[in-house]
Amino acid sequence: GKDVITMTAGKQAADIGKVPDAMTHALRSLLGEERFLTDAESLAHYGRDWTRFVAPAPSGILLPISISEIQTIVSLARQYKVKLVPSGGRTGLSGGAMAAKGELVLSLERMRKILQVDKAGRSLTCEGGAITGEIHRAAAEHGLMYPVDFASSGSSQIGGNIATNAGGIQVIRYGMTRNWVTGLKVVTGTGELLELNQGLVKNNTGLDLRHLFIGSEGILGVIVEATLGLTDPPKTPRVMVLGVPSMASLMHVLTGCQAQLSLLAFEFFSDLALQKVTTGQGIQPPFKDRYPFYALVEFESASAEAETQAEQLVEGCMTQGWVDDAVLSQSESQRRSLWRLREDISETIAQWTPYKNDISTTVQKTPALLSKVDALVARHYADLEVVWYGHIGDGNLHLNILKPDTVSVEEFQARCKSVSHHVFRVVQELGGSISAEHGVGLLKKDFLHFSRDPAEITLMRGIKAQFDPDGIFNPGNVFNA
Ligand code: S2G
Ligand code: ZN
Repeated sequence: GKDVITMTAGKQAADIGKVPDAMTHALRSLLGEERFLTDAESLAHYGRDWTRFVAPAPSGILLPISISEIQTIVSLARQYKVKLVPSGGRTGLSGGAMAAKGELVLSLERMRKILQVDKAGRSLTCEGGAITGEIHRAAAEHGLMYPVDFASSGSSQIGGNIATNAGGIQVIRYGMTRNWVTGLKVVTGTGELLELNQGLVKNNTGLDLRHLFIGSEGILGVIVEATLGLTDPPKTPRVMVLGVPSMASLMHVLTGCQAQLSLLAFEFFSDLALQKVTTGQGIQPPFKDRYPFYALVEFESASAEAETQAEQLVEGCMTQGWVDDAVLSQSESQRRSLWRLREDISETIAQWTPYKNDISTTVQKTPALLSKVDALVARHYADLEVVWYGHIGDGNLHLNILKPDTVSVEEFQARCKSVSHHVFRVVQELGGSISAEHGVGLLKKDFLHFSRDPAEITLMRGIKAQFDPDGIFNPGNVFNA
């Protein structure tokens, strides 16, 4: 909101001085005026991601166009003890690409080329700044698909998707980003360029360092190139939206769908989510009546009997009282418009500065997670608007608390953070994750211990020290080094 931006404007003036003159001169001669930005608008624009609870305060924005420029930037940062925040599409939700303490932003915006598509090898190689949506299009031009997709793929970059191991709406069928990275080129905190796994399908020659970089959130170095696996697009995907009477019924429907359908997605959202999206986006609700929850089920229906099977499944669920109403897409355009009911939630509710819990447990324990957290919501958030949605087929729930206009961002965040302790204790009891897909970043660092034990965090610190011995990359992200 307004208060956050004015605070940064003041703070920025102080921070630009953080970069020693000698380094400023070296950066200007390396990048030129147009690729080393320090104007207030650029600092505010590139210095943040989608997070609204931390103010950006970078010292400058760097826009390299080659790996060697990035290596020079890293060695300058080491020499002058200046910190770097790698930055991609800036769609992150946990402050992972937030430059809050005078760091230099290392933006991959100018390194976005698709370098090659290998049809026989079913793989695509691109620069770290390639837009996820461009990758989808390049794969489709060759009759293939890059199968990781989510609401922000129109502006997110593959480097950020890999650094946060992005999930999204097709994980139940295709898994997370981690499953599709076959090669990575990275520049570490020592300025070295490492080529990890080189796109090989098979390579058992010691520790697979590629997997340390996937999900590293910019604390080990910067991803400058990626090789991704591609797969066949699904055969005639169809979407059903189901009105269901309770959270518990969602899991019964999921079990039935897993058994009977070739599932591509199993998402859910609450009636408040539906109201916000239909009114906010001016799109038709799927039913004339309203239900407490809705399931969005996408499946392959390559044959007539697949469609009959889906209809029989729904009828069976209705007999059991697990489903009250259902609509099945009859065309590709209707399939897409039904998806909007789920995919437009995040963007629609952003106007209420939502406090987000992105939690998960095993699918088997998901009913317990749902009911325990919903009881906490009833106790602690009875006076606030709460939107439930997410990838319930993966055991991943998004709980968004909407900020009332009458409450300041700081006050609202403090209240929600105190409730988070109760939520994360339930997550911990159920062996779940306090951040299923959005990463830890700056926002969830204080809660990391609910999901990772001290021995693991000590090992993570040791690995960070190996890759980034001077601690120049993304200081304070994920844990205090
Ligand atoms: C989703 C997108 C980000 C958000 O829609 O599945 O992961 O706002 C989210 O939670
Ligand atoms: Zn999600």
